[in-house]
Amino acid sequence: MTARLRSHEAFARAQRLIPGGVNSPARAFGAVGGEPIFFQSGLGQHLTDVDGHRYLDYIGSWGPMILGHRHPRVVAAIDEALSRGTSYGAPTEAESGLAEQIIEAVPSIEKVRMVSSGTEAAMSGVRLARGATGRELIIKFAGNYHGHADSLLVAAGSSAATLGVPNSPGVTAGTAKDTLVLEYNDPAGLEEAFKSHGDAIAAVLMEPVVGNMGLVVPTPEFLKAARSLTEKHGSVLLFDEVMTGFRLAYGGAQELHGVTPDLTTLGKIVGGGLPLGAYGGRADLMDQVLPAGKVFQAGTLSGNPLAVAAGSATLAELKEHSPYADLDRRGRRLEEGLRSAAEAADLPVWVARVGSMLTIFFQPGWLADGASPQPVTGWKTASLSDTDRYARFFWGLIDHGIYFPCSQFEALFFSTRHTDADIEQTIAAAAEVLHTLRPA
Ligand code: KE4
Repeated sequence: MTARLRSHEAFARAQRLIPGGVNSPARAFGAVGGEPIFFQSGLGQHLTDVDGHRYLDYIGSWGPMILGHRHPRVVAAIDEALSRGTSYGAPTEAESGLAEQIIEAVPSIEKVRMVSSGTEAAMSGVRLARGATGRELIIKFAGNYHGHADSLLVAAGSSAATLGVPNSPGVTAGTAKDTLVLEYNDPAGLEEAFKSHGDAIAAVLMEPVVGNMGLVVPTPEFLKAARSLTEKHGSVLLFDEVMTGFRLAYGGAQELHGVTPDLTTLGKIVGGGLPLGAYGGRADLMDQVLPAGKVFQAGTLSGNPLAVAAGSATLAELKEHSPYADLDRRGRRLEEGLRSAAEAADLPVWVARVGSMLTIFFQPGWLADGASPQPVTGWKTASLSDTDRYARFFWGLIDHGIYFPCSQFEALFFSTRHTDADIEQTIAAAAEVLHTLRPA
């Protein structure tokens, strides 16, 4: 067990100052137990904690660091922007440059507005859909996360047909009632919802590949139903590509699926590790955003010069070097390695992957006793995972200097800096840890 005394002290201090000692709950290790690790630096595929331990980083700041930490091109771009200032609260040409890169990368985006986070992007996209359609209801899916806007912090009502209920104190029943929460990959349920509420539905909001319940891939039938039902009923199809944008393909998950949404939200990679989100789509919708139209949305640091520089350099690097085939090859090796290591340890696991996003879902029982891995297709199946087993796996990897997501219900991300040797090291470490999960 590696000593992390400085982390322990840093956490004690932070807890006296910051709720839970963290500025975002995902970092608190609540889902795996123990204390969060405090970090001091990152370089390439590695993070170094405050005790000087180095880790192979499979969180990548929850997605942004597809080029690894401190990529020279991104650092140079930030330095250059910094040499001229940090924030003007006025338009800059660099924002138009990044807008051109986004529009060129994602054909469904004809116009785009920059904000400072994925939450802001989703909140604004929902407001625009409601403002443009004059309707109030939105549909989201269990296990999909779109940031912490009130209307999106909603759990499924008592049955899928009923409207949402708040899933956080502070979210009012009045807000939650306008959000319908359905099961992902359930085209019939979506059809039913449109039958009951069709012409009151402003938007269907979804992760086009889910990262936030662990990785879940949509079926073609589900995607087809979402696109055709929104089309038929005049609702907006809003793809939340905050995680998948520029991650799964340069044009995001919509490029992989060949499905064209009406609006798309972006975040994470588009800011190159600095605070930047965006929402964009059909010009007839986007032109309804103030000051072109009447739908209000604003932000002091929207399109911040440093974040725009980091995002623009990141997108340029991704476009020029197109790492996606390489990331997919390494991802396939990691997926197969984890799957066979779990099998060798008699553990039923479901390994889901798209490109450089992957989740190993731990399931109860033992293969030798007849348990077999069950497909994870939505929250109903993801939520059956053996989270204790995942937590033991997580900590075992930490002791091997490998930093997987600190929750069973998060996807891992690896970067262009992760080498074949890193992947082999990860598989070997996982095999050792998985073996310790066997009953004594
Ligand atoms: P932010 O407001 O955290 O920038 O973006 C919210 C968001 C929106 N949409 C999707 C698909 C997302 O994955 C996110 C944020 N993802 C989480 C990780 N599951 C961020 C980590 C955190 O909350 O600290």
